[in-house]
Amino acid sequence: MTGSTGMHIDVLTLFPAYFTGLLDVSLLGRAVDSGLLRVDIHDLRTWTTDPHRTADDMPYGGGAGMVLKPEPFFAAVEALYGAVESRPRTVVLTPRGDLLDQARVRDLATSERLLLLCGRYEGIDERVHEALATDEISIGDYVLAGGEAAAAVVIEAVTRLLPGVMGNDRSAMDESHADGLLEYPQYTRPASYRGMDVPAILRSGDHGRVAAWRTRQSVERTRRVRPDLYARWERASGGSAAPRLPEDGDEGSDDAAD
Ligand code: 6GU
Repeated sequence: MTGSTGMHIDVLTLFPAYFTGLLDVSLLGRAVDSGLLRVDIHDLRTWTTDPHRTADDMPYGGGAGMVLKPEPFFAAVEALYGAVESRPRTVVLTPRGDLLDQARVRDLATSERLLLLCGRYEGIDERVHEALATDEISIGDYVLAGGEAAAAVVIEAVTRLLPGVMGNDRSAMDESHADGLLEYPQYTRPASYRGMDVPAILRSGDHGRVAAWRTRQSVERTRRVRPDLYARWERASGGSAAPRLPEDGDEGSDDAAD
Protein backbone atom coordinates (compact mmCIF):
# COMPACT_ATOMS: atom_id res chain seq x y z
CA MET A 1 0.00 0.00 0.00
CA THR A 2 1.34 3.39 -0.96
CA GLY A 3 0.34 6.86 0.05
CA SER A 4 -0.58 6.05 3.63
CA THR A 5 2.41 8.02 4.85
CA GLY A 6 4.44 10.80 3.35
CA MET A 7 3.57 13.74 1.23
CA HIS A 8 2.94 14.36 -2.44
CA ILE A 9 3.90 17.82 -3.71
CA ASP A 10 3.16 19.14 -7.19
CA VAL A 11 5.03 22.21 -8.43
CA LEU A 12 3.89 24.36 -11.34
CA THR A 13 6.72 26.43 -12.80
CA LEU A 14 8.01 28.01 -15.99
CA PHE A 15 11.47 26.75 -15.04
CA PRO A 16 11.36 23.03 -14.18
CA ALA A 17 15.14 22.86 -14.51
CA TYR A 18 15.42 24.98 -11.38
CA PHE A 19 14.51 21.89 -9.35
CA THR A 20 17.03 19.57 -11.00
CA GLY A 21 19.39 18.24 -8.38
CA LEU A 22 17.46 19.72 -5.47
CA LEU A 23 15.48 16.52 -5.02
CA ASP A 24 18.47 14.21 -5.42
CA VAL A 25 20.67 15.26 -2.54
CA SER A 26 20.75 15.24 1.22
CA LEU A 27 17.53 15.27 3.21
CA LEU A 28 15.19 15.66 0.22
CA GLY A 29 16.97 12.94 -1.74
CA ARG A 30 16.65 10.53 1.16
CA ALA A 31 12.99 11.41 1.71
CA VAL A 32 12.22 10.75 -1.96
CA ASP A 33 14.25 7.51 -2.00
CA SER A 34 12.50 6.19 1.08
CA GLY A 35 9.05 6.96 -0.32
CA LEU A 36 8.18 9.55 2.32
CA LEU A 37 8.14 12.35 -0.23
CA ARG A 38 7.02 12.52 -3.82
CA VAL A 39 7.57 15.71 -5.81
CA ASP A 40 6.30 16.15 -9.36
CA ILE A 41 7.62 19.20 -11.20
CA HIS A 42 5.28 20.40 -13.95
CA ASP A 43 6.15 22.79 -16.75
CA LEU A 44 3.46 25.46 -16.88
CA ARG A 45 3.96 25.66 -20.67
CA THR A 46 2.48 22.17 -20.96
CA TRP A 47 -0.90 23.87 -20.56
CA THR A 48 -0.40 26.72 -23.00
CA THR A 49 -2.33 26.43 -26.26
CA ASP A 50 -0.63 28.63 -28.86
CA PRO A 51 2.31 27.60 -31.08
CA HIS A 52 4.70 29.84 -29.12
CA ARG A 53 3.55 28.34 -25.84
CA THR A 54 2.93 31.78 -24.41
CA ALA A 55 2.45 31.86 -20.65
CA ASP A 56 2.48 35.62 -20.09
CA ASP A 57 0.83 38.75 -21.44
CA MET A 58 0.74 42.53 -20.98
CA PRO A 59 -0.96 43.89 -17.88
CA TYR A 60 -4.40 45.48 -18.25
CA GLY A 61 -4.13 49.12 -17.28
CA GLY A 62 -0.59 49.36 -18.54
CA GLY A 63 2.72 49.36 -16.74
CA ALA A 64 6.04 47.65 -17.07
CA GLY A 65 6.55 43.92 -17.28
CA MET A 66 4.41 40.94 -18.04
CA VAL A 67 1.80 39.01 -16.10
CA LEU A 68 1.36 35.24 -16.10
CA LYS A 69 -1.88 34.30 -17.84
CA PRO A 70 -4.64 32.55 -15.90
CA GLU A 71 -5.52 29.80 -18.40
CA PRO A 72 -2.43 27.58 -18.02
CA PHE A 73 -2.82 27.54 -14.22
CA PHE A 74 -6.51 26.60 -14.35
CA ALA A 75 -5.92 24.01 -17.08
CA ALA A 76 -3.04 22.49 -15.11
CA VAL A 77 -5.05 22.24 -11.91
CA GLU A 78 -7.96 20.64 -13.73
CA ALA A 79 -5.65 18.20 -15.51
CA LEU A 80 -3.81 17.24 -12.32
CA TYR A 81 -6.73 16.97 -9.92
CA GLY A 82 -9.90 16.78 -11.96
CA ALA A 83 -12.89 17.85 -9.92
CA VAL A 84 -12.69 21.14 -8.09
CA GLU A 85 -13.63 19.47 -4.80
CA SER A 86 -10.49 17.31 -4.80
CA ARG A 87 -8.09 20.20 -5.11
CA PRO A 88 -5.21 20.08 -2.67
CA ARG A 89 -3.92 22.88 -0.51
CA THR A 90 -2.56 25.34 -3.07
CA VAL A 91 0.27 27.71 -2.20
CA VAL A 92 1.13 30.66 -4.41
CA LEU A 93 4.70 31.81 -3.82
CA THR A 94 4.60 35.57 -4.03
CA PRO A 95 6.40 38.49 -2.39
CA ARG A 96 2.99 39.84 -1.33
CA GLY A 97 2.14 36.69 0.63
CA ASP A 98 2.21 35.94 4.34
CA LEU A 99 5.74 35.76 5.70
CA LEU A 100 6.63 32.08 6.07
CA ASP A 101 7.37 31.00 9.62
CA GLN A 102 7.75 27.66 11.38
CA ALA A 103 4.11 27.67 12.50
CA ARG A 104 2.98 27.83 8.86
CA VAL A 105 5.53 25.16 7.92
CA ARG A 106 4.11 22.88 10.64
CA ASP A 107 0.62 23.56 9.36
CA LEU A 108 1.56 22.80 5.73
CA ALA A 109 3.32 19.62 6.83
CA THR A 110 -0.02 18.16 7.99
CA SER A 111 -1.33 18.14 4.40
CA GLU A 112 -1.15 14.92 2.42
CA ARG A 113 -0.82 16.84 -0.78
CA LEU A 114 0.41 20.31 -1.71
CA LEU A 115 0.39 22.26 -4.95
CA LEU A 116 2.99 25.02 -5.23
CA LEU A 117 2.46 27.71 -7.86
CA CYS A 118 5.56 29.69 -8.81
CA GLY A 119 5.10 33.22 -10.09
CA ARG A 120 7.48 35.08 -12.39
CA TYR A 121 7.67 38.53 -13.94
CA GLU A 122 5.27 41.07 -12.44
CA GLY A 123 3.08 38.38 -10.99
CA ILE A 124 0.20 36.06 -11.74
CA ASP A 125 -3.26 37.09 -12.94
CA GLU A 126 -5.31 37.93 -9.84
CA ARG A 127 -7.98 35.35 -10.73
CA VAL A 128 -5.46 32.58 -10.05
CA HIS A 129 -4.95 33.95 -6.55
CA GLU A 130 -8.69 34.32 -6.02
CA ALA A 131 -9.90 31.00 -7.35
CA LEU A 132 -7.01 28.60 -6.79
CA ALA A 133 -4.87 29.76 -3.86
CA THR A 134 -5.51 28.53 -0.35
CA ASP A 135 -2.25 30.13 0.85
CA GLU A 136 -0.07 32.98 -0.36
CA ILE A 137 3.46 32.81 0.98
CA SER A 138 6.55 35.01 0.84
CA ILE A 139 9.88 33.84 2.24
CA GLY A 140 11.16 37.27 3.25
CA ASP A 141 11.26 40.98 2.66
CA TYR A 142 13.46 40.99 -0.42
CA VAL A 143 12.80 40.50 -4.11
CA LEU A 144 13.49 37.29 -6.00
CA ALA A 145 13.16 36.79 -9.75
CA GLY A 146 10.43 34.25 -9.17
CA GLY A 147 8.81 31.85 -6.77
CA GLU A 148 11.04 28.85 -7.51
CA ALA A 149 13.57 29.50 -4.75
CA ALA A 150 10.70 30.06 -2.33
CA ALA A 151 9.07 26.79 -3.42
CA ALA A 152 12.36 25.01 -2.72
CA VAL A 153 12.38 26.56 0.74
CA VAL A 154 8.83 25.36 1.43
CA ILE A 155 9.61 21.83 0.20
CA GLU A 156 12.69 21.52 2.40
CA ALA A 157 11.16 23.06 5.51
CA VAL A 158 8.06 20.86 5.25
CA THR A 159 9.91 17.66 4.39
CA ARG A 160 12.12 17.71 7.45
CA LEU A 161 8.97 17.66 9.61
CA LEU A 162 7.47 14.58 7.93
CA PRO A 163 7.41 11.57 10.26
CA GLY A 164 10.38 9.33 9.57
CA VAL A 165 12.41 11.85 7.59
CA MET A 166 14.75 13.05 10.31
CA GLY A 167 16.94 10.31 11.74
CA ASN A 168 16.49 11.70 15.20
CA ASP A 169 13.03 13.19 15.72
CA ARG A 170 14.37 15.19 18.64
CA SER A 171 16.71 17.26 16.48
CA ALA A 172 13.70 18.70 14.64
CA MET A 173 12.42 19.86 18.03
CA ASP A 174 15.67 21.26 19.37
CA GLU A 175 16.43 23.69 16.60
CA SER A 176 16.02 27.39 16.13
CA HIS A 177 12.40 28.54 15.98
CA ALA A 178 10.90 25.24 17.13
CA ASP A 179 10.17 26.81 20.52
CA GLY A 180 10.25 30.42 19.33
CA LEU A 181 13.87 30.95 20.29
CA LEU A 182 17.09 30.92 18.29
CA GLU A 183 19.45 28.03 18.71
CA TYR A 184 22.17 28.01 21.35
CA PRO A 185 25.85 27.79 20.34
CA GLN A 186 27.13 24.34 19.39
CA TYR A 187 30.68 23.00 19.61
CA THR A 188 32.49 19.85 18.63
CA ARG A 189 36.10 18.75 19.03
CA PRO A 190 38.76 19.99 19.47
CA ALA A 191 38.12 21.47 22.91
CA SER A 192 40.64 24.21 22.18
CA TYR A 193 41.19 25.58 18.70
CA ARG A 194 43.32 28.56 17.69
CA GLY A 195 43.03 29.96 21.16
CA MET A 196 39.23 29.58 21.28
CA ASP A 197 37.97 27.26 24.00
CA VAL A 198 34.75 25.30 24.25
CA PRO A 199 32.86 26.56 27.36
CA ALA A 200 33.90 24.34 30.26
CA ILE A 201 30.30 23.75 31.32
CA LEU A 202 29.64 21.79 28.11
CA ARG A 203 32.43 19.37 29.09
CA SER A 204 31.34 19.13 32.71
CA GLY A 205 28.95 16.21 32.21
CA ASP A 206 26.37 18.05 34.32
CA HIS A 207 23.29 17.72 32.10
CA GLY A 208 21.16 20.00 34.23
CA ARG A 209 23.64 22.85 34.09
CA VAL A 210 24.26 22.25 30.37
CA ALA A 211 20.51 22.52 29.69
CA ALA A 212 20.24 25.68 31.76
CA TRP A 213 23.25 27.23 30.00
CA ARG A 214 21.77 26.44 26.60
CA THR A 215 18.40 27.90 27.48
CA ARG A 216 19.99 31.07 28.72
CA GLN A 217 22.16 31.35 25.59
CA SER A 218 19.05 30.91 23.41
CA VAL A 219 17.09 33.52 25.32
CA GLU A 220 19.91 36.05 25.31
CA ARG A 221 20.78 35.52 21.67
CA THR A 222 17.14 35.91 20.69
CA ARG A 223 16.80 39.10 22.73
CA ARG A 224 19.92 40.53 21.08
CA VAL A 225 19.43 39.42 17.45
CA ARG A 226 15.65 39.12 17.09
CA PRO A 227 13.83 41.40 19.52
CA ASP A 228 10.62 40.69 17.60
CA LEU A 229 10.83 36.95 18.32
CA TYR A 230 11.93 37.64 21.87
CA ALA A 231 8.88 39.81 22.57
CA ARG A 232 6.57 37.12 21.22
CA TRP A 233 8.32 34.39 23.19
CA GLU A 234 8.16 36.44 26.38
CA ARG A 235 4.45 37.05 25.92
CA ALA A 236 3.77 33.36 25.19
CA SER A 237 5.84 31.98 28.05
CA GLY A 238 5.39 34.79 30.52
CA GLY A 239 9.17 34.76 30.51
CA SER A 240 8.97 31.73 32.76
CA ALA A 241 9.38 28.84 30.30
CA ALA A 242 13.10 29.27 30.67
CA PRO A 243 14.19 28.63 34.21
CA ARG A 244 15.91 31.79 35.31
CA LEU A 245 18.95 29.68 36.01
CA PRO A 246 22.56 30.44 36.45
CA GLU A 247 22.67 34.20 36.46
CA ASP A 248 25.34 36.10 34.56
CA GLY A 249 28.71 35.47 36.06
CA ASP A 250 27.87 32.03 37.42
CA GLU A 251 29.94 30.36 34.76
CA GLY A 252 32.80 32.79 35.08
CA SER A 253 34.88 33.22 31.94
CA ASP A 254 32.96 30.48 30.10
CA ASP A 255 30.35 33.03 29.14
CA ALA A 256 32.81 34.95 27.04
CA ALA A 257 32.59 32.25 24.37
CA ASP A 258 30.58 34.40 22.03
CL1 6GU B 1 7.68 33.82 -2.90
N1 6GU B 1 8.63 35.41 -4.77
C1 6GU B 1 9.38 36.45 -5.20
N2 6GU B 1 9.40 36.72 -6.50
N3 6GU B 1 10.11 37.19 -4.39
C2 6GU B 1 10.09 36.88 -3.09
C3 6GU B 1 9.34 35.82 -2.58
C4 6GU B 1 8.60 35.09 -3.46
N4 6GU B 1 9.53 35.77 -1.25
C5 6GU B 1 10.36 36.76 -0.95
N5 6GU B 1 10.71 37.43 -2.06
